[in-house]
Amino acid sequence: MRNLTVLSGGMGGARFLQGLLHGIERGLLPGVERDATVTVVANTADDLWVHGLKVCPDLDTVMYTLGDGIDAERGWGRRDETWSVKEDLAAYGVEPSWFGLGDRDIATHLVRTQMLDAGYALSEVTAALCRRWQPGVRLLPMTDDRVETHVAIADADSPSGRRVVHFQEYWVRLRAAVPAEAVVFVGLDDATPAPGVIDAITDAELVVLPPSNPVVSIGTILGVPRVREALVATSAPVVGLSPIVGGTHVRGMAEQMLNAIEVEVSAAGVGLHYGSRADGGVLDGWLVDETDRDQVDRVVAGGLPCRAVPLMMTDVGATAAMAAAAVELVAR
Ligand code: FO1
Repeated sequence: MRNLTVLSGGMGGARFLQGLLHGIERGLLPGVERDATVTVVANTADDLWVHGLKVCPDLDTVMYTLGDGIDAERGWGRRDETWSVKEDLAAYGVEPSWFGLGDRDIATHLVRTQMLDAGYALSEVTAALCRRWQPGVRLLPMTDDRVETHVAIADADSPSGRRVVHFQEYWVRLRAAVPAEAVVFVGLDDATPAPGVIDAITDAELVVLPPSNPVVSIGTILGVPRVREALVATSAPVVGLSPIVGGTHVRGMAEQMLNAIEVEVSAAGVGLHYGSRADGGVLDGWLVDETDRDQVDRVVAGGLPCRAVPLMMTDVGATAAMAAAAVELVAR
């Protein structure tokens, strides 16, 4: 195999990609050539406009992580960052003060915003930014159209008893500390797959769904019209890795998001939610963590090949082993 495609969100997807590339370069993945190419289709529904700048968290997290510019402790934004602009915006009392843009990170958003203003598509902007960062993958936004995830939360002061906030406000300002009553993907139904996205799925020899958020990262990519059909149609095996271990997410807010769409918060629940391709779903195989070994039979009974392996991405070696297990599970 020399042509892989990964559907990715932010932190979880980026960490998985680090291990996948590590494994490919060292020939650790059975049947995958050391010079195999990886195309990443990244979620853009976390994107937001802030201080007049277009911020694309998942694209940037993948680009910075694989380009070695990421702040590894935060998991987002730049290493060696300073926050002078953020401090002075706060001195002006400008909102949102809860969403921090580092000085170096702002350069990325300035380049992106001015290229968008000049009429370039997000996919062209992303390719231009990657010429500097050299992430070692082809990084594609899922769509060039504006899509935003918004979250409905309880609000006693509102006549409907609810109000809607941008996903970033739910996650960053509210820390996902209140239940998400509904998740709304503004613009998703009218979005067009970005150039190369459908081909990246239909031409792939393997498609991977890494342990990204199944609702607001993978779910949004699957929601772009024609993407799900491409996954069902591709001759490539499609394999996924559970983001839920021991009944909750490892990081982030997958639990709150799964509750909002009433999907069981378990490794089996997510795998069966994606579904086996034989039953109209998108997967040919599903990996769960060893903690969830007792759920393997239920997934298999749902028509989906399944194995329990260590799924904690503690370092690139562990993650490469996960990628190897994913390849082996669906190898023909
Ligand atoms: N996450 C935070 O918890 N606090 C922030 O102030 C923050 C700013 C930020 C700026 C740029 C960017 O690309 C990401 C940023 N994030 C921040 C992380 C962001 O919420 C996540 O990367 C994803 O959107 C969720 O997966």
